[in-house]
Amino acid sequence: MDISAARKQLTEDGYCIVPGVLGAAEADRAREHLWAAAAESRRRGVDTFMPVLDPNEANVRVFNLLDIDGLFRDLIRHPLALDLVTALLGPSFLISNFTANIARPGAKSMKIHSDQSIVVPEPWAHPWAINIIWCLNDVHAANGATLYLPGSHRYVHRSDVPADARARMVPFEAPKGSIVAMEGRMWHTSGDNVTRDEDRALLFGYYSCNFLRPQVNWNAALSPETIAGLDEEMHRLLGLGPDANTELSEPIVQDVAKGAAVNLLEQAHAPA
Ligand SMILES: O=C(O)CCC(=O)C(=O)O
Repeated sequence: MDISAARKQLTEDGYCIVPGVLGAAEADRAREHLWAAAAESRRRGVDTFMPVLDPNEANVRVFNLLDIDGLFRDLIRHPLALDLVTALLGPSFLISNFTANIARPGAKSMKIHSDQSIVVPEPWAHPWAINIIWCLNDVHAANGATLYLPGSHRYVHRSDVPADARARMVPFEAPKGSIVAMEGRMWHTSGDNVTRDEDRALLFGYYSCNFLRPQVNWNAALSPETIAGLDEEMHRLLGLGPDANTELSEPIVQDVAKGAAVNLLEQAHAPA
């Protein structure tokens, strides 16, 4: 796969699919770890059925993957994942969340949404978030592939979403071991799993610009033992420690703030 073509497709079309990022054995191993993580989540008292998200228990949700298993701490910082995130958001981003949705036979589609709309109010003029979706099985329409609305990453307002959005959605089909990178503004949903016996296991690594509050407060969600084992890069990517949004780094001023933050800084430092 030509990575520069993937980056270009991501920035233009709002998604790209990169096959073969994990070998078949690695994807199988990750899936085994995922099922163990689901059991561990329940043991910790966090249910894996979320009625607020899914119509029935055939969708198995696993949260706090980063605290549960080091395999997921490696995946979230996979060089290709970070490359695609950087291509879309620039260098100043945080890990916002890392979760799984296993759609088992009988799973039903959730509400349509864009992930950026969940963390920042409209207008959505710029891409400020991205999902890196890890396919731990072959993913296709019948086993519940994520459905997306082509071109919807250009919608700026909720009112831009057409009434027949769901009917116009198409599946992200990809072989086991692929990454699907999806812009935060893309409107999408989970598909129905209409197979008799095929699971669809996906991991969702969610990243957002560092001026947005991540979905998870990692300082609270990660155990002291997990935090103690993290290196400097992971501290930075997770926004750990007492500093939240006190530093405006060079890349933000250059890449994201587009004038507004520079003005704010100038005002803040102007003589009284
Ligand atoms: O499982 C899927 O295909 C989509 C999940 C999703 O969009 C979500 O959980 O927000």
